[in-house]
Amino acid sequence: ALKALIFDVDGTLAETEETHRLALNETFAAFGLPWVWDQATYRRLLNVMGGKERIRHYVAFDHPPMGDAALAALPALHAAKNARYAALIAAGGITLRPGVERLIRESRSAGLKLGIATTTSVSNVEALLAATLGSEGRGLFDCVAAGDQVGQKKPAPDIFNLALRELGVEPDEAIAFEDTVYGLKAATAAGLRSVVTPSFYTDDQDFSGAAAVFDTLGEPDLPARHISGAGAD
Ligand code: XBP
Repeated sequence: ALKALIFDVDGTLAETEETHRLALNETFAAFGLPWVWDQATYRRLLNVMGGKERIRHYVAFDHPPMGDAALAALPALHAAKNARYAALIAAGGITLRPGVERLIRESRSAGLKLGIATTTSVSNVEALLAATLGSEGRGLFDCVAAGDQVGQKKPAPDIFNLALRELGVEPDEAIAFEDTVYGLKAATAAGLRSVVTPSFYTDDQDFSGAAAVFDTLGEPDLPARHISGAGAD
């Protein structure tokens, strides 16, 4: 029987990658690095999962100026980026994708366990849950498996295995919600079925192997004219 839902975060709960990108570019500038990741660059770099891993890959393959200095400062650089990201998220403007909040609340009411399995850091997850679901947001989830809690990031199954252990459920008792081919691979390797909702940066990826692919998990918010507008359309 179905006992748990396990959610990816970036791109699945909310479209957060542009906020990560903005936080990164602001942090590069603050650290004196003459780097700017535009959307095309970021799309390419999203093929490497994990922020620190992505920066290491960029230095190794793009050979940008001041690469060695950036690597020497990598822990501080990434921590500063996450602080900036959390501040941007707390300032508002990011909402959960359509259907996400309803699915979370209704499945919890129905007695399902809820977990998170993400390559991003715990602090980023907590910032997003607080900004979108309020102070009770973190408490809606029975586990948050995140970032460096495992040795290998997605597409390795490690983070999903950790979430399954913490939830105390078997792979065939849970469903994963993902937006990337790497997350889908990770979930599949952990023995999970996956529902995929492609996101801004991933809608050109190959999701064969998913149990289902949907544009969203629910109805987009109705435009105001449909709510207020007698006679509109
Ligand atoms: C997607 C990622 C993350 C974020 C940035 O995570 O690859 O690295 O882009 O986060 P998810 P960090 O598994 O939730 O889709 O800089 O904190 O790594």
